[in-house]
Amino acid sequence: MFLRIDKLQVELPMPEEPDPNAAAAVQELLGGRFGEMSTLMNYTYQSFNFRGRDKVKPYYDLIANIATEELGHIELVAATINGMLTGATRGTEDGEVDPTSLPLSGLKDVRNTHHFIVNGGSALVANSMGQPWQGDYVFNSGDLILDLLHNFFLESGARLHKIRVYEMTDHPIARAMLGYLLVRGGVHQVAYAKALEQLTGAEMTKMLNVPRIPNSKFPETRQYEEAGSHRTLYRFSPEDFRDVDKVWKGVHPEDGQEVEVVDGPPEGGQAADHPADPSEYAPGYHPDELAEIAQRMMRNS
Ligand code: MN3
Repeated sequence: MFLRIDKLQVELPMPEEPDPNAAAAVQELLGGRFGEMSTLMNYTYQSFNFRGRDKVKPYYDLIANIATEELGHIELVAATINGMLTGATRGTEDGEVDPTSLPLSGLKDVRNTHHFIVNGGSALVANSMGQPWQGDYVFNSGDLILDLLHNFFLESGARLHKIRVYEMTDHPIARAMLGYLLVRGGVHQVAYAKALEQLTGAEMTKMLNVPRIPNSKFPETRQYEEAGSHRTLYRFSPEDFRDVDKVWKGVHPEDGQEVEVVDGPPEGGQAADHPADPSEYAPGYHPDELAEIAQRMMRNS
């Protein structure tokens, strides 16, 4: 089962310059084949379907634990997209929408009109071309080594796509999210490499030079590297998945520093709270009425 903490894994700035087209590009990192939906669902189903886990518990623990972190990563990328869409319509402030104007007319030429027609100005479970995320992005052969090799490949591709999106946009929310997720994805890439090295003797970091493009190329990663996040595996459970430290041990291949397991999630940042958007009727046609009903319910409870 899962517990949920109403925080983002890291603090995201929420400046109000919208960029719907850059948000469409960021969708690749959410719902693309190598996006966070894919890392989440690959590790989640691999952990659900894991047979004989007692025999190879450290590897079950690793996959199940990383899956839990990925749930927070889809949350972070969705918050990024929502932040980048906020303010794109007219009438996102508390005031009324000007009845004489077409509040969404400026949006008919954006790359993904589904953001505004279908989703009320928010993130889609889709890639940068608007194609829905698909269950067949999940690879789960039942063969542990094959699945770990796939996961290593998936993290390597995910990193490449993050770097490409980084080079498409300097939007401050996107860059903050990317700084953090480049570091965390790097941890998962190295963790799967370590697992494969233990199980097969093959030196994965020599094969693929992990990570091929170092975090030091991206200034937004610096604060997290300095805090040691690149060599930290968080244990996302009060009691369980304790054997992750059988895999996450030794040194980091890039800087030679000792890696460590931290019990519990990262400190995290404020939960995203995107403003109401009357021109999208979100959260409703008369948001003040909804607020009144909610206040009445809270008074009566
Ligand atoms: Mn991730």
